[in-house]
Amino acid sequence: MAANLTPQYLKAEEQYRRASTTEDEFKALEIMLREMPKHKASEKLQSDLKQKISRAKKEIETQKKTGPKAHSVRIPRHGAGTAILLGGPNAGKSQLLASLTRATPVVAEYPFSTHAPLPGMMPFEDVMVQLIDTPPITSEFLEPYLQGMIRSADVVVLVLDLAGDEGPEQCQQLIQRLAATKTRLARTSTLDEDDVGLSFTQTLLVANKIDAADAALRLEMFHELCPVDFPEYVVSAKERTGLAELATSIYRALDVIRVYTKLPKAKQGDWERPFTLRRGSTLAEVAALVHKDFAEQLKFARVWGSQVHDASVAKGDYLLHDKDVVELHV
Ligand SMILES: Nc1nc2c(ncn2[C@@H]2O[C@H](COP(=O)(O)OP(=O)(O)OP(=O)(O)O)[C@@H](O)[C@H]2O)c(=O)[nH]1
Ligand SMILES: [Mg+2]
Repeated sequence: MAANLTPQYLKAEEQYRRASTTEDEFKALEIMLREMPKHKASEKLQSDLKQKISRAKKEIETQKKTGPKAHSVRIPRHGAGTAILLGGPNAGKSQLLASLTRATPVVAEYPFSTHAPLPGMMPFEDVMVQLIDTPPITSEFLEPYLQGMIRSADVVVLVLDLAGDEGPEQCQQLIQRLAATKTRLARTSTLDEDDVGLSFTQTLLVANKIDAADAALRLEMFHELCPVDFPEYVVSAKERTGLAELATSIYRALDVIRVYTKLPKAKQGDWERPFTLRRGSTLAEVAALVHKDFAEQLKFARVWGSQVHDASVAKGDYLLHDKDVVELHV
């Protein structure tokens, strides 16, 4: 079914996977239906989409009367991308947020100390990445709003507790609890081909508290219990070991590029504040970020970067590279 799908369809599909409100789902589904090639092979998918659209429409109507559902707790996106910290009780999620950002969450010896999601900004080189600390997930306990937040995050940081014997099992239970929903964890972010609505979010496994006695043994136990293929980082959030490598991997997982702008008369680009865009973005997209009218008014740009000669002339469809400097002419 992957044949003949337009870039607009794929973009809408990505938006649908990440939608955390019914309205966002509805908008993305409509584009998907519009962009779907209309032939025999896509009939089933078309009818699936139509059903989902009509369901979303009804839900929006109900929500207008009764107010939004409890699961629509939202934290506005900031920075180059968002990573959500998940884990069993006491795994060290809040300590990890405290060690990687300037946020000051409650870190406590007792479980269930975090009751509400809390964001913080992690500096990485010249950009910021949003991290969100969350209440724990167990086989019995999953805050309903967390699913929407997981779907709209760019990456999940799954925290495994290596200091307690129950750590490996608690981590396994979390993975299983989510696997019983349509919001699941995986090595890479995808939508299921046959079931639009089933979403997989790319996950990094953080084996935390490696400083504790028998930690390495518990990590082995976890591997036997739960053979997942997530990239793995062994850290101590408290003693701050392994965190630089983790921060780099969180940033890389966002799959963004940095683009610097330069004013025509300036000798240099603005190195202070890069724009961050998804890999595969074009010059027109960065122009739109600089000013909402610039995408249409753009005549050309001069580009400096690793893939082009200095001051090359480029048009709106030019594919940007990491660390390009662009001088927009409107
Ligand atoms: N030894 C050790 N202890 C840690 C580490 N990270 C966190 N802790 C301790 O583990 C306990 C729980 O840490 P939190 O960060 O509150 O855990 P949490 O995952 O946020 O817990 P909940 O919010 O209850 O789900 C605290 O006593 C922390 O000091 C670590 O790397 N090593
Ligand atoms: Mg906590």
